[in-house]
Amino acid sequence: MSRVTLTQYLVEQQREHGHIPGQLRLLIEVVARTCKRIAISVNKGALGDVLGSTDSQNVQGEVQKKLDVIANELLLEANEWGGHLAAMASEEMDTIHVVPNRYPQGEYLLLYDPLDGSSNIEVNVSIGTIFSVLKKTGNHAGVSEADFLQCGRQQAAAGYCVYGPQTTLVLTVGDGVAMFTLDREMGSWVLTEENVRIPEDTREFAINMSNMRHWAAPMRRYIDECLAGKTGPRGKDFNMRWVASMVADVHRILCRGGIFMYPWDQREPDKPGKLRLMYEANPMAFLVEQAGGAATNGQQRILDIQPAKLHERVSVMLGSRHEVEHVTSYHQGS
Ligand code: AHM
Ligand code: MG
Repeated sequence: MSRVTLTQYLVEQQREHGHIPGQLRLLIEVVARTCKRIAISVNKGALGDVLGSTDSQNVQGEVQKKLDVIANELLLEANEWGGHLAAMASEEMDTIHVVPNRYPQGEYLLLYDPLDGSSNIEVNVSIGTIFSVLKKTGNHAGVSEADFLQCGRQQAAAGYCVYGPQTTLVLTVGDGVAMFTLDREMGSWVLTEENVRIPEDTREFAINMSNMRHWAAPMRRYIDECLAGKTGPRGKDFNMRWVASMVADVHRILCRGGIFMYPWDQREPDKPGKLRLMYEANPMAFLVEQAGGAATNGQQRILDIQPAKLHERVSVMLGSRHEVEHVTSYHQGS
């Protein structure tokens, strides 16, 4: 069997379509290599002293797990020196990290959630790393937070790595979605799925049902109708899954379809949702759209949202196209 590695895939994409400049290729390879290092720490678990919490909180007031901090540091260090980046932003850092003067500045901006699904670390359930790549626009010197505030549709690349029974890297550079599986003996990412497509219809939803009493009426209506099954208005039975790691839930949707939702709820009415636009919703929405699915916040396409701040939150509904359109239609005009 001929095996295509990540490097070969990127080189061939560049040759055929010319949309992966050298700096972007280096960036993707560095992130992918760092995910291998994060995977090693994740796998060590209790033996590597990587479980448990730190004494610190992140900018959103969440207690940081040791692995949140380790993964964040690994990504920072690995991406500083290559000359492909101008700056980075992370769910775990208050402000942007500008590439220090001692290194050449590149033209890309990297955003990431270093360890998604932190609540699952100790219980040995799939977790992951999510990343999004933007290009610095304009010719101004230096870089500031304003450079990051671009709509998701401007992403040059996005992807995630899921640390599960297999370690899988899922990537888009705006020309479909490809999946790579880590070959641990060889230490390389091997292409295992190309042109990933999400079925347009589904009978499987993912949502944290324990929040149901806090949701807005359109969300409750949608789930009530799914639960009513064959004899209800939808005329079919639905199955439910909720891993509580967005990477794992989105990965399942890319593999077999489904809809994932983390809606606004009235516990914190001023927050549009729990998930972060720039580190979670945008990269996942880009991947899902590239695989033929849809992603909205209930009112509009996620990739069209103009961010006002780096750590902005958003309501998320993504996955199989027809199902996302269905739930979105309940929200629109409500
Ligand atoms: P994290 O980035 O701090 O891990 O939080 C995001 C996670 C998502 O991966 C997941 O979908 C969601 O939070 C689960 O939330 P809940 O525990 O409310 O079900
Ligand atoms: Mg997260």
